[in-house]
Amino acid sequence: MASKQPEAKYSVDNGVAVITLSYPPLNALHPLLLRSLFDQLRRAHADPAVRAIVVTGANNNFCAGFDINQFQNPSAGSGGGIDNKINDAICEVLEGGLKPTVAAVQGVALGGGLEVAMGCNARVVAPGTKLGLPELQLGILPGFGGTQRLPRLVGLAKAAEMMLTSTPIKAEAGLKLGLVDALAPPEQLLSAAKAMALDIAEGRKPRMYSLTRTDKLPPLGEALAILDMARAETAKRARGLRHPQLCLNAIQAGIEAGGAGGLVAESKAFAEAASLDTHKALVHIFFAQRSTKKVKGVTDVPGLKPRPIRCVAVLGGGLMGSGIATALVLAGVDVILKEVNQGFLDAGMGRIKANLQSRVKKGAMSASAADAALGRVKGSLDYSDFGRADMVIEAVIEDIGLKQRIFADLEKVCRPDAILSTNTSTIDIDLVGAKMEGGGAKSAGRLLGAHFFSPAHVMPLLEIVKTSRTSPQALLDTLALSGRIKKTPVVVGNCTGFAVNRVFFPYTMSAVMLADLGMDPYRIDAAVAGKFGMPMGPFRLNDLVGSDIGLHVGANFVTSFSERVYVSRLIPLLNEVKRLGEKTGKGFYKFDAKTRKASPDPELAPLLAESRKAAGLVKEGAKPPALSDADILDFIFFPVVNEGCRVVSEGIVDKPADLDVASVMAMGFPPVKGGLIFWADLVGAPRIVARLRQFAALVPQHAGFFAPCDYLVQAAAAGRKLSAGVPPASKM
Ligand code: T1G
Repeated sequence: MASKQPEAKYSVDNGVAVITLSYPPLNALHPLLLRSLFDQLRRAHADPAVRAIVVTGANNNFCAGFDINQFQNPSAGSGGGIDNKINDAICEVLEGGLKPTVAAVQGVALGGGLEVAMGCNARVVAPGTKLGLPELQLGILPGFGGTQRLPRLVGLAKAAEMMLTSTPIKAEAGLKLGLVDALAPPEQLLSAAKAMALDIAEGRKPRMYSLTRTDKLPPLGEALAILDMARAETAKRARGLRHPQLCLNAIQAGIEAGGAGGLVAESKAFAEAASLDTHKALVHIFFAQRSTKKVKGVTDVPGLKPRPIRCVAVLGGGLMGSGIATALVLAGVDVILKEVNQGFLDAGMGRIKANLQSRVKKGAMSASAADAALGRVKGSLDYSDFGRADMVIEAVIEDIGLKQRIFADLEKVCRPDAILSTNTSTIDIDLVGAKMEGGGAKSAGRLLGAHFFSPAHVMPLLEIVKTSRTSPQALLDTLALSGRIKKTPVVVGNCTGFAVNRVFFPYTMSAVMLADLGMDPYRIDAAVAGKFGMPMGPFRLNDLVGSDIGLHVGANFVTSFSERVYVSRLIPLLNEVKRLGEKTGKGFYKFDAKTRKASPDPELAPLLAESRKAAGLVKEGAKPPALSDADILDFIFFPVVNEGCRVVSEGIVDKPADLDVASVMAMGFPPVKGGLIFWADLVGAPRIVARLRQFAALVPQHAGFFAPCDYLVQAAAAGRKLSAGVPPASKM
């Protein structure tokens, strides 16, 4: 078995020292690995048998960059305790030491990994290798010279794009750009790199120094114009975030002062970025996203292995069903699409085809791959083929009676080992299975929720809903399927709305309450989307989802959580006048028939007035409360946090970080805030409790809507973090 110790291994072959970065799985640059790399470089320089050096990686990978775990290690200090002296020393020796260096790269070379490779005098890379500087996605910037070397190797505009988007390129593109000197298949990688190292040592190939090259850099004026454009674009896209600007500043410093001066500016900029909350939030999301796949009692059961899911029967070819089918066939899973009549079936098949064609148009897949994917769908008007299905995903309308009849049928027509799942967004899963044999008892182990978000082939989250009786095997199989169809899974407990929709029901209700208090809906949306950074405000979201759907789903929350809901006339009024949102051209906004662009609609005013009158939150003739944008944000998001705390304390999510991931991936909660609960901790539980009580006093008729839950109140009183989860002794 490969050693888990971070170390750089050393061997010499025919005058070339091979230094191998080794730290499974991806040879991340743990401080001990960096120290060991430095020591081995010195050893190679001291070794008279060595004329040239190759740096490579173990485990079929070069290196995924600095060890991100260090950023969460309290004893490492800010920025993971990155020691610039040793990093600069490594790159100096690699680049300018007496003996030339070549990197032999495969798998991934990201962040500090690519920076080590760029420090070498040349790079031999296996086809398909991912090369990139994705540090910005962690709220920092390249800290081992990447801001200086990448622009000098690939040109300023491309380098800025690679850093600002955190998007890696493939080796083949790297060859065209000049980042890669030669391609070699994995089995010839080392020999090709050794040969190139000797060629450089013996003068057959020129030795290149990426820090001092200027041939790829544009003249100063042009360079500054490129950077100014990147700044403006980033300010728009990254909404005032500091770390991308710090990265651009470091690049600029190097253009103006030369690579060596740029390194000094880079390390200062790095230290500032590493001290910001954005960095902590993004590192938290990085690990949280990976930890949702590890589920207690499921993925840690010895001997339990996922069974392959080769064929899935999807019931319903509507928007959801066709999106789910698309996601499945894109991953090579066979689909049986069942509808109730030929017309609906044709429409469903048409939607799948359109989804695939839009990917072809975007260049995400070839036309022949789209044809092959479509060929995996078999339409059906009955259950005759369901014996083939390893899993069923029901995606019909949200009608409990209909779903119950369907599941009773499924139990009879499917194999006894097939997983039976529903894509309901709110209905209790046990209720869905209540008409199966023994009130659902016989098939309880294989019944679960597979809740996709619309559009299902695009949105990255899958809520896997377990009941108290769902078997670990069925959950494990579904977790494995989620990986295959490239969804991040979150296993959640069974309740109205599960985790995501339940936590976000107060989002719309608070917004509607603010509108009933006299606030302009467009101002509310502007604060939520613009200032806070949600993809869209609650009223624009209503128009996307549809007022009819909103009303229907909202009714479930009104029934289940009657003591803490806000029921207004506003959305029912929109329904009555058929302002259903985008699909009818009008909702809270009006939509341009051609461009579908949303704009405020003066025709909304009488509906707002009628709803405000019915709500009676502000006495006739009295002035509505004057609330700032910051008040609006607290009013909307603190009830959401409060519901999130209930979801955590009731064990609906396994751990608070799961809710962070779910809020980011399903609702677009800004990842730079670290997800709902992480952000709530940055705000602080005491402030959230105090504000909720203020809002309850402002709208005393609806004090229940704002009543802080025990988990929140107790955390505030005890100075405990909300992200710490329920303390073991106090089950709530
Ligand atoms: N440090 C520590 N662990 C890492 C890691 C890293 N850099 N990269 C991956 N892992 C772990 C990950 O947590 C998981 O662990 C396992 O490896 C497999 O990863 C100075 C400061 C490389 C594209 O931002 O983008 O260098 O869950 O499940 O889908 O300028 O991991 O199995 O226990 O994600 O195949 C910059 C981050 C660092 C790259 C592979 N580097 N990694 O994806 O597998 S900062 C990055 C990724 C830096 C310098 C700066 C992806 C991947 P576990 P995985 P994957």
